[in-house]
Amino acid sequence: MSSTSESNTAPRYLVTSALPYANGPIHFGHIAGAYLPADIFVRFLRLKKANVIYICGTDEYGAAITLNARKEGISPKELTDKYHRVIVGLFEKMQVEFDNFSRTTWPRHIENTQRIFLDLLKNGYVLEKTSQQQFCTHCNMFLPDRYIVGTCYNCGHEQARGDECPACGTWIDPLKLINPSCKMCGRAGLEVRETRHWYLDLPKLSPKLKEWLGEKTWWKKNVLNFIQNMIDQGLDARPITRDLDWGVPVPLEGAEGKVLYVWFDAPIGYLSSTMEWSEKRGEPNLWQDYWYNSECRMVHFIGKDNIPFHTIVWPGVLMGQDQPLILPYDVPANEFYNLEGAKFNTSTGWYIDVEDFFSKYQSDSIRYCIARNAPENSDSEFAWRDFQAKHNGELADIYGNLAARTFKFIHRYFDGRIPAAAEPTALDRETLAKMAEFPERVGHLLLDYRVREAAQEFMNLARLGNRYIDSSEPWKTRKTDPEQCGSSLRIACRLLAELAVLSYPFIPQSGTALWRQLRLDGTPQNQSWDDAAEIELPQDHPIGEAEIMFNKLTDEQIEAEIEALKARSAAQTGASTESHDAKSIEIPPIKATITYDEFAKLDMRVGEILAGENVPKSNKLLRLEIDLGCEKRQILAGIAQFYTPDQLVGRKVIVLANLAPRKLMGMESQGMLLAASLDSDLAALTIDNDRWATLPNGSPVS
Ligand code: B3M
Ligand code: ZN
Repeated sequence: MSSTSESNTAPRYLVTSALPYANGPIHFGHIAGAYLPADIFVRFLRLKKANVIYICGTDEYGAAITLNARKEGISPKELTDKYHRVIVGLFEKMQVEFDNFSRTTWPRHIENTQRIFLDLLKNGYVLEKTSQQQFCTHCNMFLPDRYIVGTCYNCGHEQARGDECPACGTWIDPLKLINPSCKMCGRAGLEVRETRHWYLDLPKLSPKLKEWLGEKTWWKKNVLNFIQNMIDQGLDARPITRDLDWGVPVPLEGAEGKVLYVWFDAPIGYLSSTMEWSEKRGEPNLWQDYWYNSECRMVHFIGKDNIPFHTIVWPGVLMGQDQPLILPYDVPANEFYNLEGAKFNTSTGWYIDVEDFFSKYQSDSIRYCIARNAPENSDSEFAWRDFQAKHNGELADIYGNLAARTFKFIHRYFDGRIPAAAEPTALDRETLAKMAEFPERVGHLLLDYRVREAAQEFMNLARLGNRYIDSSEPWKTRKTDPEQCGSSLRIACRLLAELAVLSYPFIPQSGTALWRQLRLDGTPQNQSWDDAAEIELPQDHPIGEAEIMFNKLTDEQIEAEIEALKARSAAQTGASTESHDAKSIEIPPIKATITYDEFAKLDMRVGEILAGENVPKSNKLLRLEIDLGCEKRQILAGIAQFYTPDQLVGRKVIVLANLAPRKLMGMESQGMLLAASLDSDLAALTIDNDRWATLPNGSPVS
């Protein structure tokens, strides 16, 4: 994690968020992973007086975009124009503020990408190879792996994709798929044709990459673990060109009809967008102060699915090209953010209509709700009731209430003017001392990308303010000791000024509203974070009217939102709202009845997991060694996306012991681990309660 020892100096930062595909609207899941944490970080750095620019743009190439454009009957350009606008509008609503938001179709981006490709080629990091690929004669194109479907040659599943089989997890060689067909037109009879492609020579870059990654001791553990696994498995050369007509053309003779892979050009978008920013400012070389500056820290905020590209491919590309461009300083990747127990999914109606949302709710409410529950180290989710609880119970009752009670009191009894300071009491001194600790404490958490705790901490400052007023009882001292009463309110106002600054990165509108009610000059954004506890309030300074900052959300309103979500999802998936709970998921019907004798043929046993490891080249399978009491078995279980081997070792599970052995990924699986699963979620059946713990391995289950 980032060291906090430098928190007093102000290094230069180039902060980026993953470039969203201009292929559809983005949702709160994206916001939680890549945008809100970055926006908070940037606003905080500005208050720390760091030199920081925040760079992003839409990612506009790739097969997914051409396919969607086809579906909508428009050109890829029209599609990306449309979604670029939609996405920009959403960021405005969320108050995510970039210094520049570009597009990868910007002409200079195309030049940058081609220049970098040619450098890599000249420097021997790009290889040319001829390969066989599936071609659809009807669509007249080579098919990207994901657009081929067929029968899995490993397990016989009929809906295997050209990249992997969803049933057994095998990485599929698309040329070996049985009865392949084109996913776009649905036609079978694909032709295997020869095609030429260029590959990034990752094996050649790998020693440099390993050395560089070895120094990144401050990176988040989830990121380092992920990379370590990839490197251990060995890096293969990766194709960086595609047979498509939408993308950055491969700048070589004889390469007509080929473009650079979208993941090759997308990160270069960070560089291009910075150039566009400096062009727009009329200082065309300003980007070099960041990209050519080895002291500049480039921080990429991304979701976890983008880790390999940002920590291996992109640094490799940067290392192999000719300009003195900096490498990433940190890649604080986040986990996934779901909606009410299931993934956000536009096609099943399981999403929040953002337009509708912002017509009813404040962006600060959703920013705060996401920040308090950010998917930093594990997946988390948006839930309407949690949103209501955070809005009502924290923003309104703690933050808004502190402001309202303080400002109203001053208006009523002190003519709306900041009262004079008196000799501080013990409570005053203690409160001022605590206030002085907050900038350092919240700042430390933010530098470590611990947004959840940081949000909780700034709210603790508001809690401190409320406790201070409760204990100093100005409604009593007003009569017994008016000077002391005034002094308490003055301290409360100082705390509110501090709160305005410290809360500003998270809830900028509310921070600004506090500032406005205090009638202070400027905005919270041009204050100094480190001095936030010492903001001076002149005596007799008139404050503004107390504003209502947060109206409470009613239970009825929240129930209605949940009902509307369920109803839309049911309408889009054709299911009835009664049939199951909040999820947009089909519960499969009960299968045909069997007799007891048929059931009794299944031999299920209690087994204990002795050891486990990931199966190389499979992102689904774990190889487990399981003790069945009478014997040990090797079982391959498709649960790698849900459990790490560490989480399983020592646990007691249920094994179907008399299932005929099967080969998966060249290894024998001797039985099956039982698990419950639905809609790409899964839980292994474990029996780890007190009673079961004493049951010997091998005990039959019936
Ligand atoms: N557009 C993928 C994504 O949104 C991609 C990110 C590019 S970052 C250079 O998941
Ligand atoms: Zn086709």
